[in-house]
Amino acid sequence: MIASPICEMLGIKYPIFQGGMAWIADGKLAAAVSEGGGLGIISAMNANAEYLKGQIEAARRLTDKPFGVNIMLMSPYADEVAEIAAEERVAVVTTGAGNPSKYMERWISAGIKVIPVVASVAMAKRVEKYGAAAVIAEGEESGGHIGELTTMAIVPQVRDAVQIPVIAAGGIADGRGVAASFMLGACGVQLGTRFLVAEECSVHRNYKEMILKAGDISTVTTGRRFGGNTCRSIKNNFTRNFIKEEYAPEATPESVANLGIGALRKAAVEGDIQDGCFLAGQIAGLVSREQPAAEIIKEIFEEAEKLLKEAPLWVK
Ligand code: TUI
Repeated sequence: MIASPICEMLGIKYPIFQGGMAWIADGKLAAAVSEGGGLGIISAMNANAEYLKGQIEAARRLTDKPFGVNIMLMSPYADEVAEIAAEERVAVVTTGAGNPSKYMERWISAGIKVIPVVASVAMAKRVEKYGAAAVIAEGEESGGHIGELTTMAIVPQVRDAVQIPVIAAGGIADGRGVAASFMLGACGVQLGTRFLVAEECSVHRNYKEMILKAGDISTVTTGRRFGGNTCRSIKNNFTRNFIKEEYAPEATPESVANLGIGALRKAAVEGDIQDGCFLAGQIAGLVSREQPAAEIIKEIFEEAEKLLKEAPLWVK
């Protein structure tokens, strides 16, 4: 067993979070991960309060274990979904794609553990000051909206800068990634891409096939040119067109901002291989099998424990 302070803090068996993947992480997937001993997370993405309430109810019908909600701060509905998370007193709120400070007092006073995703040391320090219970330090290996640092670089730097527990995210899909994360100073991990192919994940079949077939260099980033909106996804017709328009001489931040609208839904719901945006991490090449969420978690931690037990072999 891996003894981690994050397990004690949250009442979970394994120190693993399922990423709050937009259009993918619903109540059913979150409940399956929590039933498997990790922390399942429902994505509030760009949906409204009613949607989030429904997904929280769905998860509660399937599990009595703790789960979390991810608030995507760039969402036009961020205010109303932030309030639903507080009213529903979910165990954990994670946040992404921005600064969560303005909501933190409300969540904390509702008894919620707030665990923001950060992409820099500065943001980690800021959320610690506002009362975060822990931080998720996410590297640019991750799928979706990303920062500039790699997991290898961000995790130890955040670890040195804050007193609260650090969870590593980005480029982790097996026991090796977990063991390495612990060596970097993390006491837990967050995985998205591997859980996307969980049996309980209801994303379109074509999306799962894209992940299962991906190799090491199958992902690419879009939105880097003007900054602030860099996203990692699987290379396809959508990313080729995006990059062509992004780097056209006449492109502006405004012309690029609208390119991705609707493409996440096209990928996750319609399975549109041509024009969908299939967000995925660099580690997709390692993900080659669809399994129940509980089996994924068990397998990962069996491997991590074995590796960590063998670590003394390196020291003579
Ligand atoms: O949020 C993510 N990944 C995501 S969100 C998403 S949905 C989306 N929809 C439309 C447009 C863009 C995204 C898909 N994937 N990961 C967590 C994350 N947070 N990565 C980077 C950050 C981050 C970035 C800047 C956190 C804080 C931050 O602070 C900015 C500031 O205000 O200083």
